[in-house]
Amino acid sequence: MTTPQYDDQNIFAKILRGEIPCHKIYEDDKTFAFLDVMPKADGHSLVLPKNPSRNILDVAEDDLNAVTATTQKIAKAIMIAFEADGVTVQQNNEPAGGQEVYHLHFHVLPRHEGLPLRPQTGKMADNDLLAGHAEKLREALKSI
Ligand code: DGP
Repeated sequence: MTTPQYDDQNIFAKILRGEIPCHKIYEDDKTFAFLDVMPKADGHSLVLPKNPSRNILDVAEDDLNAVTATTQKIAKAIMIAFEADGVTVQQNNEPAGGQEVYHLHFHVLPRHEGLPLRPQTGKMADNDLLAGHAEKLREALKSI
């Protein structure tokens, strides 16, 4: 199968262009991180390259390296902000791989001993709750 072309109307492209709001955690020249609006755990974050790429199959190597570095930063911040015991990093590619939004992203999920991830319900989390979680992560990033 050949990978389909990047579609700049995907929801994350709109977030990157500022057309749709998000709870931003971090930004640098190549990457952007914000909270997942349907979190499987409190603090569930997403890390994206700013340059367009559909997923890991078409991303440029320097964008992938930048996203990986930011993913590590966010993972460390999650450990502090959510007093986590561990972190799960997940990255889905194409429908068969579980991808739903077609701009490359890494999920970064706080984990606590014995606590399973929540199932995906399709329900958006409370906006004030997300705002509080984003603030905690931005604060934790100051020490990284
Ligand atoms: P994936 O299945 O790997 O493509 O994950 C897509 C994730 O994106 C999923 O966990 C829900 C999240 N999501 C979908 N729409 C929005 C949105 O409008 N804003 C934010 N912040 N997250 C979204």
